[in-house]
Amino acid sequence: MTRTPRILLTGFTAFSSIAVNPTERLMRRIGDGSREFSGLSIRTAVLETAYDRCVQQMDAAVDAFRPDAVITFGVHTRAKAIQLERFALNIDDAEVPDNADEIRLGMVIHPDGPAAYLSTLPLDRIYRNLKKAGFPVRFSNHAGAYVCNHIFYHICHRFSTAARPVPAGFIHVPQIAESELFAGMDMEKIMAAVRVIVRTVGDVPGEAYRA
Ligand code: PCA
Repeated sequence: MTRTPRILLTGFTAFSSIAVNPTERLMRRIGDGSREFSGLSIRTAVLETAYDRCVQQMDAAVDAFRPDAVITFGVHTRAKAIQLERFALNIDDAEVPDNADEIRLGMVIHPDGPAAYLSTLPLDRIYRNLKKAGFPVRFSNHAGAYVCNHIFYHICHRFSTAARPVPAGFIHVPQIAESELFAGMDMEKIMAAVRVIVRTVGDVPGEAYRA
């Protein structure tokens, strides 16, 4: 028996020099139980751009919703395309403070975890579908070593021991074009790309969505 796939989507708040985080806007627009995605049960959360807090918020959202798939989104300042992140690295290492004023340099995230996790989202399918629909998209081998990588590593670590497979991963989007000097993407276009991504993840048949 298959049931409606539950997909958790997350974005991040503004941070550092990013006054408007498109992924927070995305989450507010999609909202909980979005009717845009018929046949899917969608829950959204906006995570604080802070190493510890975002993990607490993610765990609370996962515990409450028990999703079948988790897609986390963040903004990449210099991205010109949707960036499908392949590897989460077991390291926090950024000179930029998080929103709790914490700077982490060369700190291992989980001492008992592997050096990296590979995203379990269907990245090839997402790439193909975005390309087909005309969106700029590229693969990226890692999501940096700041808060986005931190949450990416955390969810992969959490689901690595789950009783059933829960596809999980991280995708970077560009800044909103009007707030950006040399890169960026129109908000409507980012939103449309996210629709394609969510649909693709929701369409993946198999184990994950079996009751
Ligand atoms: N981007 C940052 C953190 C929050 C966000 O949206 C990053 O790439 O780490």
